[in-house]
Amino acid sequence: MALNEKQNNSVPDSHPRYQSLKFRHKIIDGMKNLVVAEAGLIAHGRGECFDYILGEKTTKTARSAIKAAIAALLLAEKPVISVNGNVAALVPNELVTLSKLLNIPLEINLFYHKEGRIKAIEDVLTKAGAADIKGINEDKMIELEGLESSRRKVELIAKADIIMVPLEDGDRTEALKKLNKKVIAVDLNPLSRTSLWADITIVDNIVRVIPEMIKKAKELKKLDKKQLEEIIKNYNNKLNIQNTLDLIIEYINKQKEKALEDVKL
Ligand code: PTJ
Repeated sequence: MALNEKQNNSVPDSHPRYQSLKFRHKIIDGMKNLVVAEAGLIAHGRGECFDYILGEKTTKTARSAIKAAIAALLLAEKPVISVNGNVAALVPNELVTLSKLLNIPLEINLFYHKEGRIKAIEDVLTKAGAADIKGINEDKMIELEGLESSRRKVELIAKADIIMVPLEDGDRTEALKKLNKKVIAVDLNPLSRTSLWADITIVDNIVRVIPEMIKKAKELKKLDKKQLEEIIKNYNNKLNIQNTLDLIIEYINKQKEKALEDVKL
C-alpha cells in the first residue's frame, strides 16, 4: 500500500526514510490535535532540508554547543525551557525528562495563538509526566518589551536569566537578548536570526538534541562550578557556527563526488 494511503502512524519501518517520516507524521498528527500550528509543518520542512545537508547526524560542533548549553543551564540561577507546538509534538517525553533532571521549568510559549492550543500542549506534556507547567494561566503573565507577536506573553521567562528556545523565530531571540538574557537556541538553520543572536546555538535536530542533552546532563552534573565555568569560557559560539558551516560545505563536497561516481556506474 502506498504511504499516503496508509496515513499517519503506519509508515512501514522497512522504509529507507522511516525515521524522517515517523517524525513528519508526528508533526502532521500534532497539527490535527491543535498542538502544532499550520506553519509548524513548513518550519519542519525547512528543518528537514537543513538536516539533510548536515548528514542527519549530531555533528562535533553540535556536541560542543550541547556541552556548553548544559554547563550554562547547570550554572544558571533561573533557567527556563520554552516549549512550542513542534517541540511538544516531537519530543514530549524527552523534554520532560530533561526538565526534571536539571530541575528547570517548562513554559509553553507560542508564536501562533489559536483557541485550544495551549491546552492541547499542556495535555501532551502532562501525559509525558510534566507537573507545574508554566505559560498556561493568562493572569500570571506579563508582556515582554520589544515584541509584537503572541510570544510577548510570558510568565517565568520574564525573570529568567537563561532561556532555552528550541525552534524559535528570530524576533523573540532578539527581544530576549535586548533584555540582557542569555539564550540557548536549537535550530537546524545555522544562519537564522535566532542562531546568530543566541549565546549558544545548537545546530541539530531537536529529536537528537534532547536525548543527547539528557546524556550530557548526567555526566556534567558531577562537575563543580569551576569546571562548568571553564567549559563556558572555552566555548565560542560564532566560531562554532562557522565550523558548522564548514562541515556543511565538506558534506556537500563529499556528496558531489559521490553523485559523480554514481553517474559513472
Ligand atoms: O508552535 P508555535 O506557534 O510557537 O510555532 C512554532 C514555529 C516553529 C511554527 C514558529 O516558531 C516558526 O514559525 O518558526 P520559524 O521562524 O519557522 O523557525 C523555526 C526554525 O526551526 C527554522 O530555522 C527551522 O530550520 C528550525 N527547525 C525546524 N524543525 C527543526 C528545526 N530545528 C531543530 N530541529 C527541528 N526538528
